Amino acid sequence: MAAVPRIFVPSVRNNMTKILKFPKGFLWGAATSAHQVEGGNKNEWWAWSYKKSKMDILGIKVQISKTGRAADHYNCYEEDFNLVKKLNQNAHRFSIEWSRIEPKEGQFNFKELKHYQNVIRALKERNIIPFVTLHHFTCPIWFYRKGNWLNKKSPDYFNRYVEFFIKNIKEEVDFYITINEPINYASWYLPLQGAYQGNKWPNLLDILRAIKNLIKAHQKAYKTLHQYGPKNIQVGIAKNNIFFDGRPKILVSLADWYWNRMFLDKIKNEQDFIGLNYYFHSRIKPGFKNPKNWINQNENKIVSDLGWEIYPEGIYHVLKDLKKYQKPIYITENGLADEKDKLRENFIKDHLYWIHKAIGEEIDIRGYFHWSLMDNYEWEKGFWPRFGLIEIDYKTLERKIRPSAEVYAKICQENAVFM
Ligand code: IFM
Repeated sequence: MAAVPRIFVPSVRNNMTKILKFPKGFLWGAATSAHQVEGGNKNEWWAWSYKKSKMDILGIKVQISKTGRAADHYNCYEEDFNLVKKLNQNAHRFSIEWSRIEPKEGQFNFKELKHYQNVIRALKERNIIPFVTLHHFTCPIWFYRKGNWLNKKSPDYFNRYVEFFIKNIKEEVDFYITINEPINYASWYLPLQGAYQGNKWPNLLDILRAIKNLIKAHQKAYKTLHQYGPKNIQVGIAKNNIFFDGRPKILVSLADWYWNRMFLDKIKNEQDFIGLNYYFHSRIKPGFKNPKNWINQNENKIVSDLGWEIYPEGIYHVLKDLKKYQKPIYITENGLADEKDKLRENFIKDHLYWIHKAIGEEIDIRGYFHWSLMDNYEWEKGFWPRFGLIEIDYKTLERKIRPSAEVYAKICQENAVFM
């Protein structure tokens, strides 16, 4: 571990040991999403994986691989939650697979609903607070065929599923996330889906149309969840915000508005908390070369297995910007692909250092969910990026706790970070 430079945390740079205490009742957990871990889902991603396996999009190599049984979390959730408990986590974020609940338009599957009821119960029996995400990048095939999020009725279709779920789920859940990373989804995954079908890359207007529908979908779902959900229900969004810096300032502000603020501004009266997914720092520096590179002029002193820059200080700046919404904040995702588990321990501690600093500056942060609980299917990149606190052997399905997960377990137990 000593080989990994700790360049982001002043106290560590100065060789001072510090204990950072977190507020009482802070939630500590990890996150997953249905399609990435469950196995056996039949949604639009599953359908594409049977069409073509390789393509080149805007010079980026994309490989859609089959998910197969993935980590088989659908069947192994009890075993996995035993590990969550063993690792001292007191909260857990996971998602409901819409295509299981409504495989055909308007036809709901009570058996699958019961499955998720059991999943929620299994968490509660272990005193683990569930955070339920209703949409995490996947849709039923019928929804995709109707034009996906470009169809102006898409918010109603989504709301019908949400209404069915909240009216019929017999286990009470206090925390709901409607949609995961809507801007990332609309700006990258939806175009990718279109391109994968052999269509042309959508224009900006189409992307904005999808965003508009996602905003409406959230607003409707927010009302529905409050109308039929438990009285303590808290509804939010998981928003992946990026720390933009560089110049010219006008471009930085534009990027910040589009990526970080536009969606949150529109839903400011329809959210009880903000879920923050933090992964990226982006230094903007236009030049004569390819505009695609303008947004990533980072120093990349330390990068993950995916080549993503690790920049913990960025989470502090992003959190400071979220303060203006005056809502409680949960970090709903933060993590890295690190198969050898060389960087993860310091990654977690260094991000927590900056989160703790933000808390000290009166930002109301109430929980941290590491991405991810276990290795999983990283969308167009397939299974090779290893994000898990728990390693999965995809041949045997054996679960192995990575050393960094033990360090995180101590943090969860002590409600404190030892820097
Ligand atoms: O795996 C994804 C997740 O589905 C959404 N947030 C980012 C993660 C890492 O890329």
